[in-house]
Amino acid sequence: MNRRNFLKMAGMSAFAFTLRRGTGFAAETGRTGKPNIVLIFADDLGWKDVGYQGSDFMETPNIDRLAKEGVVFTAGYAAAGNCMPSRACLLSGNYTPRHHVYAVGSTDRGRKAAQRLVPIPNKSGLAKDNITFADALKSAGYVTGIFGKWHLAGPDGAEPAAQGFDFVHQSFGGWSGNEPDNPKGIYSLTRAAGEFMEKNRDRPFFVYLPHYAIHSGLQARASTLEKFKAKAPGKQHNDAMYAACTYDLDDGVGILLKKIKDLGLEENTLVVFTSDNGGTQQSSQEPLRGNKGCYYEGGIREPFIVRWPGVTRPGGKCDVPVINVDLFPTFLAAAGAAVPAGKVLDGESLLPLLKGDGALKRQAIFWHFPGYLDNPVKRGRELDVRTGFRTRPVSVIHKGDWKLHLYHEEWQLDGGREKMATNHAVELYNIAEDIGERNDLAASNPAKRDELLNDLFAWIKSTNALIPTKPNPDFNPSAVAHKGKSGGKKNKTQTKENE
Ligand SMILES: [Ca+2]
Repeated sequence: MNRRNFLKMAGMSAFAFTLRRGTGFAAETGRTGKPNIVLIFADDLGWKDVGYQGSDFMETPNIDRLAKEGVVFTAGYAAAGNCMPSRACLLSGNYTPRHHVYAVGSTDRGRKAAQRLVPIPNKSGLAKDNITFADALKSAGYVTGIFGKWHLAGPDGAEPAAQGFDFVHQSFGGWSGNEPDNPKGIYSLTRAAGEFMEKNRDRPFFVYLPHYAIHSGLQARASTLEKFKAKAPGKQHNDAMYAACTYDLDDGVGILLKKIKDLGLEENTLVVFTSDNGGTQQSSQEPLRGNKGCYYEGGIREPFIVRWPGVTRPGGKCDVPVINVDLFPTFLAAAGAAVPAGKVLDGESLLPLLKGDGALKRQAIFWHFPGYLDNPVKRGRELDVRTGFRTRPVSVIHKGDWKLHLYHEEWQLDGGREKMATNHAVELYNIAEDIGERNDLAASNPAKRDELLNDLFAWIKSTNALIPTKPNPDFNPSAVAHKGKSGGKKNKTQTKENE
């Protein structure tokens, strides 16, 4: 038996074992053991930007249909508030403390005089020694392809071919292409992914399709733009180009799903659709607070759909908080593949939730951003909005219904735990009752606050998360001083989209 057949057999036995206690569909549907895996990853598509989430202007009929055919995770999260760190987490299956990719470009962004701490330096890409889900699936006998945005090959990182991808098609050279019938490369990427699936239809494949859409600069087909220009604006959403770009992205999703069906692979293909971070400031995410780049819900909560015929129940909904680092172990479990030797995974396989026959073991999920990000979001933290930041150094835990933000400046410089009642270092929200993070309960529920805070510190310790502690010598207190009643309420100069 050659190596490939051996891997195939090994995978089959493990997979059959995994499913024995489940639905028992394997024999009935003639599965080959390893499902194909397709991950469609949108860029900057917010939780509120899709039809099934109730956008009053945007239309995403194909994503909505996928949501009806699969399981919707209503509390699905990106592992970071913007592109590069979210992708580093997704690919590596690790939270930011383990790979140190925290931001796009730098963690030192925004007015230096308003930064109280020296930020932890950022890595500009995912280092080659990180084992990615593509590496792991390739070892498990999959042929792997990426079609679209990589964004992890800065000086500290590596190209996708060095990170487990057999086939690399980036097609659309970055963000500036201008092909009227191929906005954001949506159609060429989708076509290339389709050809790859067709060519590899007789073997297990992994398609990673990280779209450039809908990230700025927005593009759409002329006919789509006309459609939305002619449409009555919604109360929440009314930007025709934004809606048109989203619609064309959705069209690409539809074409890819049709291709899977036409190839006769629908039954044996696990499809995941999600996005890398929250919607931009062009797209209100209300009732969620904030937008892309921040760690309130608007920056990190995402559309999150998994369809695996025979496993997921059509129309299923799951309210358990899940996060993109869960996809790595989920894919391994679906493939019946072992965790690579020495690999630490921060997420957990979602298979019990997909099958509806179990719960996750973990109690909480986490975020860690030890720097500064300029360009404030809507309804951001008052201090941040007033001083021009999307976020300051923060670590976050989401446990059950509860979410706690720990702001490191106040914790480090204003007395930490001892002064917690007055130093504003900690915010606590009941997400189940207050998804908009309007009512800070840190003072009124000290028991829950301390429980989450202790869990967060335990996680910080277990991941060796680097915490900024050094005061910034260039900090100027007048840069953060209140300047009258209206300070910070408005954000009129905010028009430029940032990474
Ligand atoms: Ca993004």
